[in-house]
Amino acid sequence: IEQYTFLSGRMPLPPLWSLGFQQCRWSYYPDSEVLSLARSFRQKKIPADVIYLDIHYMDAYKIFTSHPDRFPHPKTMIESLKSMGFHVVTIVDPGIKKEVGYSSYDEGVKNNYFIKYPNGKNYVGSVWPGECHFPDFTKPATREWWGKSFSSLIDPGVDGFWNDMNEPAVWGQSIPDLVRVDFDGTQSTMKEAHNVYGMQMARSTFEGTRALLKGNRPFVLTRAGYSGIQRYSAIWTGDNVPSDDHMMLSVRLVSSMGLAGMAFAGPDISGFSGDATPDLFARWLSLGTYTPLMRSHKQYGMKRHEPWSFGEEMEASSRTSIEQRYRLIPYIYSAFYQTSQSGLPVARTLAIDYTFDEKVYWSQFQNEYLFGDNLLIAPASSTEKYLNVYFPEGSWYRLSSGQLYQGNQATVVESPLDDLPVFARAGAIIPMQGVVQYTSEKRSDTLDIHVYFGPRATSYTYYEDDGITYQYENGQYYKRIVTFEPEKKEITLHAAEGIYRSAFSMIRIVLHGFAPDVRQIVVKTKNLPAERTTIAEGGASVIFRNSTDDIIVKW
Ligand code: NBV
Repeated sequence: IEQYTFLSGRMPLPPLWSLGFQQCRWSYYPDSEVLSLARSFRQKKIPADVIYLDIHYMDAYKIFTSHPDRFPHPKTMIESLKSMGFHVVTIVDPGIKKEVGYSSYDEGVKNNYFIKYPNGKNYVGSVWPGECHFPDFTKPATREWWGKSFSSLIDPGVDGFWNDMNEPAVWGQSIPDLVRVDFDGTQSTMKEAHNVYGMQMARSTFEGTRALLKGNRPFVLTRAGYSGIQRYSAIWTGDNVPSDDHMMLSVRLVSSMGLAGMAFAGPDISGFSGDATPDLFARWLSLGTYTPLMRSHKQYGMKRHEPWSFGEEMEASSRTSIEQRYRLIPYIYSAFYQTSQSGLPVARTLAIDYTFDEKVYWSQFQNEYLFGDNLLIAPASSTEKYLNVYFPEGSWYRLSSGQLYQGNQATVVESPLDDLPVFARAGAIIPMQGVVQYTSEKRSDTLDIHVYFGPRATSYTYYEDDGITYQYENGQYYKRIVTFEPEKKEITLHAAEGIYRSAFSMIRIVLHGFAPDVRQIVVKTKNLPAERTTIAEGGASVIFRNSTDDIIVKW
């Protein structure tokens, strides 16, 4: 994977907010509805970072416009959303409505930005707005023009861009093979360009919005792509249905895409085309916690599928799943950092770490995967209250109970709807934070570093930066190797690299599964004494002030 992503490219660090919970629907409108949705999240204390606007926000489905009655004051609306900690992601499709006077159409015709029939006329296909022309994203000048057009969305405050229909999809047909494209100056046809079309649209969106956002990271989401799409965009897995089969399929699909270098992927949580049962909704959301892209979406005309749409019990369980996502943000962000460096995916099929263990290929265990370095996820369907889980080598602690399972064997575990089987690897080092309502909300003072006892030495790379700009390229990051050495009875936080100051002023080391004779923990560092040492039954934790020097925790 490292070699393949060396060739095809690795994803840059995403904006931190895009790792939070994302709420979508076709479509939330008008503006009052979007604002009341945002308020509901905050009132109900269900964390979320993103609200999407699907096609109804546009004026007659014209790209780069907004509907005059539904969204008369987009900037004011987005400012209110921002004050509540929300980011707005808007959809864009490639089809440009044929309409004289519509600037995107006029500019495209005038400057030859559209794909053409062999006779030189612009190709016409029908999509949402009716008859449309299609930008030639294989042409550098078109990409530049398209990228700049996002100023109409960025000016009022949008910072996420959802590229749909970019296979490209056209009503009732495929764009014919003979349609001409520029192909970066070499001249070709859609026969050759079909598969890269969507990727070039995402590329142009990413490059254009990155320039316009003046130092902030854009978030781009695409439906179509090609080898290397990870350089520009996250990917969702397209229109799925609300069934256990599709939920499980999405797990394997996201793992497969990870193998192909596309680490930032996820399905429409709860299934796009249809109403989910409350149980499926709850299970899928709990799986979403451990999916690189956590985004809930629903087709036009379906029931509401917000976290509170299925009664109080489900609302509580949704909150639990989403809160867990936010607790794990330091771990998830560090996993994305790793992806940006090596291409290793965030959701990893077991075939990556346990290539020569034949059981990981058995179909009954095919849905299991690792989320980041240290968590084993065993997806259960919405009806399975018990699950036969295969534990690869080593041993594994159930996250919810601390129960230890030996590896190299399958064991039946309970999998009730409110407790997805998730396990920490023996030797795991897992950084977590207190719950926040959105990723840029002031974090708790303390970073909890959970260490799960195991017989062998392990190491983990923790990474943090401002989560929003590219200042990490100038050394504004905070990176720290943490090692666990059971024989020396030591956990070491090696001196921090980078000039960014961690958001956490305190660090708590929480020990799991250590021998009950851990009676005393000593923290050694240059000049900061331990603030407090607590020993709880069956485990222990120690809290101390964060510093950038080596910190050694001995027990
Ligand atoms: O924009 C409407 C939908 C969107 O909600 C969905 O996520 C896309 O996959 N879009 C497809 C167009 C629907 C065509 C039937």
